[in-house]
Amino acid sequence: MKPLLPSLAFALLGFTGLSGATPPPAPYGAVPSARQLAWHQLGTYAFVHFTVNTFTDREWGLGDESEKVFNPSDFSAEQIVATVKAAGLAGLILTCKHHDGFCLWPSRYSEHTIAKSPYRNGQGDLVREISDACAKAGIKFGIYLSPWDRNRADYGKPSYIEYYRNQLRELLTNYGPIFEVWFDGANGGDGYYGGARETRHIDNTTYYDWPNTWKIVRELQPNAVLFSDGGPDVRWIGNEKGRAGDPCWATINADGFFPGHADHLETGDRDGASWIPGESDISIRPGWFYHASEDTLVKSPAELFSVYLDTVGRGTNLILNLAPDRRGRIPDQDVASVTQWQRMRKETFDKNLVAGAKVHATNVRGNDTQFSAVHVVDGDRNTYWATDDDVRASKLIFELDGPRTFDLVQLAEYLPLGQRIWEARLDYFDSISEDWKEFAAVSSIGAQRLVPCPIISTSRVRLRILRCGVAPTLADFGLFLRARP
Ligand code: FUL
Repeated sequence: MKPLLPSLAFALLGFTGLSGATPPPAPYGAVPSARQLAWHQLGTYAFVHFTVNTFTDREWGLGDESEKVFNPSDFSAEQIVATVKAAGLAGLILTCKHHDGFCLWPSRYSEHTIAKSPYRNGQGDLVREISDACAKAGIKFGIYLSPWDRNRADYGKPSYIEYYRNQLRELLTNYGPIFEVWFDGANGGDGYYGGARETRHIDNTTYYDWPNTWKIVRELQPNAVLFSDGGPDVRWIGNEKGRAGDPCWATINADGFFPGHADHLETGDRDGASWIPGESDISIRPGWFYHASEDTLVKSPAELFSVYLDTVGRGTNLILNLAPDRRGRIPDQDVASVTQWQRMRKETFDKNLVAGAKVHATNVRGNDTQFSAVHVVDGDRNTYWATDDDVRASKLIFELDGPRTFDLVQLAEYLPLGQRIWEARLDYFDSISEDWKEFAAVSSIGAQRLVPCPIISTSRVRLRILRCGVAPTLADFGLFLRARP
């Protein structure tokens, strides 16, 4: 996907007077911020879950683990990041501290860190190694810092919040640009808590005082998006299955949402008051951490492709978890699966079957070439088709460059102007009956909609936009034939 900022070509077109006389449509409802627009372009990135759990065979550490158990035998940040790259993932978010409280970096605020482990004789810093490898490979780096800490004696007291914020500052200051900060809402209550071994309930509406913690991120990493169940920049999609809702709106009424509590995240709200798009999380294995017992349960490239369609194909981003093993490397079978998945995506999306098509629109805003239908097939999401303000229901007809066979349709709205389309239908022209046949109905579109359909051969396709909140925009239209695994 190309950047969403106004392109030079777009500007020149307006400047030379070929077009540009017509003002663009006004934005509709809640619209994305600049940092959210940049985030939308990422599409997919990796989660990496690695800590003492990898060595104790747990998913949630108790907090009483000795630092000595953390001892990867052959750690390679390069191998992990090379896998992320081979999988076509744009970034990596590392569990710098999971619920057990063990820190993968030598935090000056804690004794429970990698500095006390045998790894590199206590001289190691995994956050440094991973963030450096990411920077070298052109992969964006993000952090996960669990608010729930089952190790800390003062968890539940005000001093813990100071501790948490100090750690956040360390991570946001010392490891280069951070693209996303992941605030996990999970809290199971019980823990080691410095030896107390008890259950501690916090009031998660007040205890963490999130607005003041988020300010630290804004101040130190203004481009980073803040993820939690309820935003404020990116919302959890409400399940860990890699399935966004249908429809899935980037907008939602999020009043009263916070990490640990939120509602109807899978769908969001049409015309919701805030732009808080979804992030869909899933692990390539059943667990988030590596367990040898799950070596045969790695998701196949075809399963990952289906997850891609149900997440990125519904306007959310996808965060796919990879779990380094006890060596500190992504296991071979996981590498093979993600590499093959990326090959399938490349084979599918490298060949857009609308190439060379002529596009007719029932209405073009101001009859201005700046908004003509050709912009939906120019491969540039900075340019878009738009209609006059009083025209909502409208059609685009694609005369393909000869008969084409496809089973996947791609649609994308022009995000800076908001999510405007509510309902559309797709038809193909059947040359035998000499008639249009409807083959798909679509509700939300947003950043991207991928619509799987039966295999269709035709030389004409029609998009009917039936209902919108306001005159529609469309930045992209594509037809693809899905690669087989
Ligand atoms: C959850 C955590 O409890 C899991 O361990 C994992 O980190 C997942 C991504 O988020 O809330």
